[in-house]
Amino acid sequence: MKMTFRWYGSQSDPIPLKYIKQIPGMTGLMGLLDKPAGVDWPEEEFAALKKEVNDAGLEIEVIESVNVHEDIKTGLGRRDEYIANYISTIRMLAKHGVKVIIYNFMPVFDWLRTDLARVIPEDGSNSLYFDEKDLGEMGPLEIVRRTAAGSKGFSLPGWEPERLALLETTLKQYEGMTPDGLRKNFKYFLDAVIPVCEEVGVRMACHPDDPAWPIFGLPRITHSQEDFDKMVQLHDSPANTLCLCTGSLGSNPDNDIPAAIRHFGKMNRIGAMHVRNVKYLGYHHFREAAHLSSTGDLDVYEIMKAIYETCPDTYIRPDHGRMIWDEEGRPGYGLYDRALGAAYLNGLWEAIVKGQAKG
Ligand code: DNO
Repeated sequence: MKMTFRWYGSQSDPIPLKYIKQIPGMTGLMGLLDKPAGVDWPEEEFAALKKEVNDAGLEIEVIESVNVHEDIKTGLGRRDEYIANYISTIRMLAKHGVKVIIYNFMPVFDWLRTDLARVIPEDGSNSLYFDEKDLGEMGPLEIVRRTAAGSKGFSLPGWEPERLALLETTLKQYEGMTPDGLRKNFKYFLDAVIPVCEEVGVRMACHPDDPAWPIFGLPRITHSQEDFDKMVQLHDSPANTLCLCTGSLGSNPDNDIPAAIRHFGKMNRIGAMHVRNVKYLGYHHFREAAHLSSTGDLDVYEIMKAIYETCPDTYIRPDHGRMIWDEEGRPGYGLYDRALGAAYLNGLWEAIVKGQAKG
């Protein structure tokens, strides 16, 4: 298991790399360049980012959110041009030592919450929160407005302004699209990019829908073990993997997370993992909890054990943290609670490894 940390780059992330390096056991980043979907990432910019990260004593073997353009998901317009750019980005990243690219195939929205800073009554911290009842009243344009207003001026992954400017047009393009229609476009994309990944030694890792069910009537095809079984079969290759995000898949209590890890881990189809906890508050209603098992509803010990048993070499990162100790950070991506999360996950790992060694 390689412990990493999501970082947004020195222009946009208030957390210095030095602080990340000081978290015990931290090996590297899940980093990104802040580029719109469809763009061929400029090599000089990535090389500069890599140098900065390496100079801080950290690796950058996992890139998160090389976003897939909506034209690829809808099968319209300039999809072949955007796929060509995607392929060129894969080749460039591979040349600079990147091993895994995390992306998603969610129509329009990446992750979605109805409150970015809901106070947790037990301790006065706050975290990301979702209640479908609130969403019903809002509609897509209002949720976008609220999310932007609650982001404290930080750019949020998946909520890039240029993407949202086109929201109404994009929503229309999905009218009438079925899950199978979306899956067909997904296959077209995978058939184009996976052979290149095999050639250059990169694995694509698809992030689940978050929350793990359809929203606003949009087709969604990556929110259960069955969905991902179909996804890996769309183009059967060790380079076609998932980024198993415990909190996204785990937002639906019907998903058995340790079982899903064991299932895809044994198949060698887990390219990376996001590990966090969720507290269920009712039907399609949850908030994000601290990483510690007892503060939420996921068994984080079992999760780490499933990783140890079936995909022990995978990259993981602590995922969304709460805001604690009066930190004013990017929602979900502050320093303190994610650092506590990493320390806890490392502690579980050490106990599992030593426990196994003793039999
Ligand atoms: C949310 C993140 C996602 C993830 C993307 C990958 O906080 O986990 O934005 O990075 O879905 O494309």
